[in-house]
This record gives sequence, structure tokens and C-alpha cells, in this order.
Amino acid sequence: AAGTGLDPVALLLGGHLARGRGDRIAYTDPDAGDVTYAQLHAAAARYAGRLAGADVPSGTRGLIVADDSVATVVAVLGLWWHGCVPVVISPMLTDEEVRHVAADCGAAVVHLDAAPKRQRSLEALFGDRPLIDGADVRAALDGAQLAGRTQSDGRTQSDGRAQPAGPAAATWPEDREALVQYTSGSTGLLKGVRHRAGALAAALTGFGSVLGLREDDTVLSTARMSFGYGFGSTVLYPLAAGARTVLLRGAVDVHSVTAAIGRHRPTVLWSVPRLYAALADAAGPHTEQVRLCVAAGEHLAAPLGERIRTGFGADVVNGLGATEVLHIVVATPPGRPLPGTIGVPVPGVTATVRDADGRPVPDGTEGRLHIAGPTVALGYIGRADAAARTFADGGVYTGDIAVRRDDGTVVHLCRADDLLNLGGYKVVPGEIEAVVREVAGIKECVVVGTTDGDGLEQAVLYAVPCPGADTAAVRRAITATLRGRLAPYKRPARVEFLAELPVTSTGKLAAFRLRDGGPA
Ligand code: 3SK
Repeated sequence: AAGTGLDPVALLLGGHLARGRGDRIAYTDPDAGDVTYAQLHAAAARYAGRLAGADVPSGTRGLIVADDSVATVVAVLGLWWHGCVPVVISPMLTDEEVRHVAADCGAAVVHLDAAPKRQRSLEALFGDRPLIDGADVRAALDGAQLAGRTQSDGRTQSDGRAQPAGPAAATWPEDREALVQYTSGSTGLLKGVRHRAGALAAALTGFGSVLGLREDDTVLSTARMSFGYGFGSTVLYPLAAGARTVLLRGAVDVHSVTAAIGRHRPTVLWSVPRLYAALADAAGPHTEQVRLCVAAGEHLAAPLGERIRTGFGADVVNGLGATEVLHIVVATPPGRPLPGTIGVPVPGVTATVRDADGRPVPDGTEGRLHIAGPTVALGYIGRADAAARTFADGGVYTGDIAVRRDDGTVVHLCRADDLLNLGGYKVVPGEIEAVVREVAGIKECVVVGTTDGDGLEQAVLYAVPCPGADTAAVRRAITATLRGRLAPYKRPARVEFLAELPVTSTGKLAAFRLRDGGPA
């Protein structure tokens, strides 16, 4: 791909090809098998050719609704090659959410790659737009036709089918939008975060330099590409380092991840504390090669950090990130555990703690965590009010309450908003409550966050049944409704029945009385 030094394709692939490393494996995909850097480059070129052939204008946004696969990475790289802005979302989103995102980002082209039933329902949503089927891309990746040869200029010669007419005309000035990621908002409506081209390079010199991924690393991430954390862990950092990434398909749980670790022998793991809590106990001889465990997405309590460290015999990097700052911006460096803290700002980032008026508070005082630096996003698509609240005072409020200690380390205390953080997913309690209120026999309900023995947040549903209701039947109906209507990560860990919900002396719901330990 042409353009300036900030061209994302050149940034992530160019160096490896120019150094004759095109034959190294970039991805191990459950379907496509091993795919090299040269093959990835060739496939991205061909994908860009397809976009050109479909008259997709350069500079527009392309929506990718896809599970993690090498075809999804090809779509991202191909869109960049053609000068477009990739927007990756999960097929697990509801039709309503997918429709909202497609309209919100105004996608000129849609790439769909989901399990067959979901694929068909997604296709029905997008009859009016140019569609690319991820299965076609995977099929094209299969076999010798993609045996790309690296040219002396580092570009890849592929099989010649559907090539772009030449290098894409795209140039990538630092402040040009290069990536949009969707994140949950406190109203429940997904917000599109617009990232600058310059932020991709800045993330590599920022958190990337703390992490120190190597070409000989094998990376396994339980976070998905449609989640900001997962885009960094499966695309940005490993590609820039020339490492091999093992992609997972299907359910990600302690069994599937343990099996994948045994099979692929990763040296670097990325996950959320919740999954590490289970994985650390399952660690054994098959995890001996793991040298680094990155934990982010939710609060990591010091004892759990220590359990991961000893379970895997590896360095633990604990980080705080947010979609609004692209990736991790405060982290404990490898070899410096700094227990009980989220570490120090990564190079290029300034982290301050501020009061309600945006004034920095003295060290040791709690306040709102504010991040400034080159990975701060351009803003949201639309949503001027939310943007004005979040992107302010020369940076971003991450939505966390924190304290900075006088040694420069940052301690995370809690969220500043009502969002629950369930294994890295930000969940709006009101969304769960709205679903439960529709169950027959429910008078009222509230969802609150409470912490388990590992210090991890859990959603607990407190429900008041209607007088005379059969509570066993109501419980079954709640379980069935939650299963049918909410993604697994949004479902409460526990359902408790109360005779009434606690209220304050002025009659307002006192949900805080239900947190951490239940009704007093
Ligand atoms: O925790 C998050 O929400 C996050 C978002 C983007 C990148 C990284 C992280 C940890």
C-alpha cells in the first residue's frame, strides 16, 4: 500500500517483507491453517482489488461483522490498502445493534463472516450494500494460489487475480481517521470511537515498547478482534513484532484455552483476570514456555496477580486501557509487578487524576483518571454530548476513579459510572433489568455489581416477585429469558429474591445497600 510512513499496512507488514521475513507464520487459523506474512500481504492486495472492483470509494468506512479469523485480518488490511477505514464488530451483537452500527458508521461495504445461521440472518440485514463473504476470503487463502513471493521492494507478488490497479492512492496523515471501534455507552447505545492513523504507530512505541513482543513469540489471546483489547492483542502488536498469533474459534473458556495452550505452546498470553483465575489453576507442564501473561480489561487484585505469576511461572503485565485511547496506556512493565497498582503510564502518555472540575488533584487523592497522549482518539461518530464529557481537558476521561501515588504508580479504585465490568465487557445494568421486567411474575428488580473472592466484579440480579407468584416458576422464567435475550457475558451470576428493594429515607432506590454482600 502506498502513502506516508503511517500507512497501516506498511507499518504492520512492510518491514518484515523488506527484511525477507515474508515466509514467517503470521497466523495459525483453525480453518486456513498457517498463513505467512507474505500470504497475508498478497491476500490484502487482492482484497483491495475486490473493493476497487466493487467501486467502493477510497476513504469510506468498511464494516466487518466477523468472528476472529485470518480472513478478518485480511479484510482489515485490505480496507487499509484501499484507503478505507475498518470497523470490526462481533456477530454476537443483536440485529438491532448491528443495524445501529451500520447506520452510524455509514459503511460503504460490509464484510460478513459468521456461523452459517447467523451469516444468513446478517445477509438479510444488508441486502442494499456491497457485501463480501468472509468464507470466500478464507477459501482464497487456502492453498498454493496465495503462495506470495516477496519482491525486492518488499511488496508481494500474488497470483495476479483481482489485483488493485496499483498502489492505493491513500495517504495517511497522522490525524486522518484510520480505525473505528465500537464500545458500550452508559445509555446502552454503542458508540463509534474514531482513531487517528498516528495512534496506531504511537501504540507500538507506547505500550508496544513496554511489552517487548519478539519475532519468535507465539501469541494467544482470549480477547476478540471486535473488542479494542483484542484488536491490539491479535492484530496490532503481534503483526508489528513479526510474531505468530494463534486464533481461537468458538467458545472461549478454560477448557478450550487450556487445550489451545497445550496444542500451540504460546509464549505470550493475553486475557482478562476472570479467565486467568481459572487458567492459573489449570497451568502445568504445557504452560512452561509461557514467558508473559498480559492481564487487562478489568481490575486485577494483587493476590490474583500473584497466583497468575506463580501458576504460569511468567511475568504478568497488568494494564488499564480504554477504547477511547486505543489500547493500554497505564501498565506494570514485565519484571516490575507493582502489586495492587495498574503500574505507570506507558511512554508518550500522561496520566493525571482530576476533580469534578477537571483540575489535577495532589498525589494520594482520589479522582477521575485522565489520559493525554498520542493514542487519544479523535472522538465519537456523532454523540457530541458524550464526546464533550469524555474528550475534555486535553485528553480523555477513561471513566475510572483512581489515585496516583507519589512514586508515579496509579491505583485503580472503581468505575466512575454505573457500568458493570464483566470480564472486560462493559455492561449497562439497565439493559438486564429491562429484559427481566418483562418476565411474568416480576414486580421490580435491580442489577448491582458485587465482587467475588478473586476481587472480580459480578452482576447480581435482585428481584421482587409479584404477590402470590410461584417463585420457582419465576426463577425458571428469568433464567430462560436471560438465556434467550442476553449474550452470555451479560447474564447475572446470581439471582436473589427479595420481599422489597431497599430505599433511602426519601424513597429512592438504594442499590448501593445491595452491593458487596447483599441486603444488610
Ligand atoms: O479495558 C478495556 O476496555 C480496553 C479497551 C481497549 C484496549 C484495551 C483495553 C484493556
